[in-house]
Amino acid sequence: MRFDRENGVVTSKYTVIAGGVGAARFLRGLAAAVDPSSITAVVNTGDDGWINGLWVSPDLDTVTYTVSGAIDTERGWGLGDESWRVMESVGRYASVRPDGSSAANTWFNLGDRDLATHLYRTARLREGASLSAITDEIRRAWELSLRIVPMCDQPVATLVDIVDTDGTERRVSFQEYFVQRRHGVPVRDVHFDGAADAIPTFLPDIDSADAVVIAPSNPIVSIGPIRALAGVDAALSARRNSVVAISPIIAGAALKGPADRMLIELGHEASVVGVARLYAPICSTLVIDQRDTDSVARVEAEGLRCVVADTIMSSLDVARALALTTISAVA
Ligand code: FO1
Repeated sequence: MRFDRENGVVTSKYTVIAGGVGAARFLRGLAAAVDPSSITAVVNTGDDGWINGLWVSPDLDTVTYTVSGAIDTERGWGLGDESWRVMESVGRYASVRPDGSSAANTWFNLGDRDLATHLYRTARLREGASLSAITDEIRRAWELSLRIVPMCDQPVATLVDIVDTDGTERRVSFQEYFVQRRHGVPVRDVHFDGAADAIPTFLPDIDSADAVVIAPSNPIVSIGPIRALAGVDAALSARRNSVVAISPIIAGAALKGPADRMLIELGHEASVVGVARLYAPICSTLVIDQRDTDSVARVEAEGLRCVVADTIMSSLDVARALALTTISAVA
């Protein structure tokens, strides 16, 4: 808590380590529970990459669109009220594209309205602007008052070693795994290319926060890239007692996406206990869903306090209640 002398108010600061859909829904709940200007969302950029000549930052956009209420709630990504005329037109060129060309990408869907964001980000990157500066411009354009920061301004690419559909082992980009192959192939390993040279933008936001929240995102490919940056785990474990995580695994499964299969394929347990083991060095409290009440003792045996809540954010009210439960767990 920060006591502001001149106008005598107590202000809190919350730093949220975030990936995509689940984190975005949590942030929307938190922004409805506290003053949004007290929130800093630190967002994974390992999913970012060039698509049809544009730099796409999926998790940054999912957070921005969800907190501003513009997200397509069905898909969980992209904008609602969307049309796909450009994608239809791109399809024409796929038939003449030379082998090996990545032009005329027709498997990663960029809606007509969503394209405006990628056009803006790409134009600003070409002018030499940092991803952090551009992200803040986009946040302001959507009239949001929480801070949204990319985990770093240097490119870090999440690469996935898979056993491909033809049986061969192949290293692909995150989107080639997640979207092009619909995460339907087994994962052998994950790498965060560029993480060693990247500079985390947000270590001061970890040190100065009253509470740090690890949002309900994929521990391997959404939270993992952020933890892979220099000094992040050390900064989190230094204040472990006021770091709280929400399990993205409920009753052994992920609500959306491959987190449960990935945990198993990479040798972890796909359960709240498996999540607790991954987070034990950096986090003292794990919020689990009421369906996992019978796992409380096993989570606490890993050295974390356990809080049980409704973690299925089916409405803004549930997300808001979860946010309040989460931050009060380490207040
Ligand atoms: N996910 C899909 O499953 N299919 C898509 O075509 C797709 C397009 C897309 C476009 C913009 C964007 O911001 C996200 C998009 N996503 C799509 C989701 C994206 O792959 C994931 O949100 C993250 O990379 C993982 O959280």
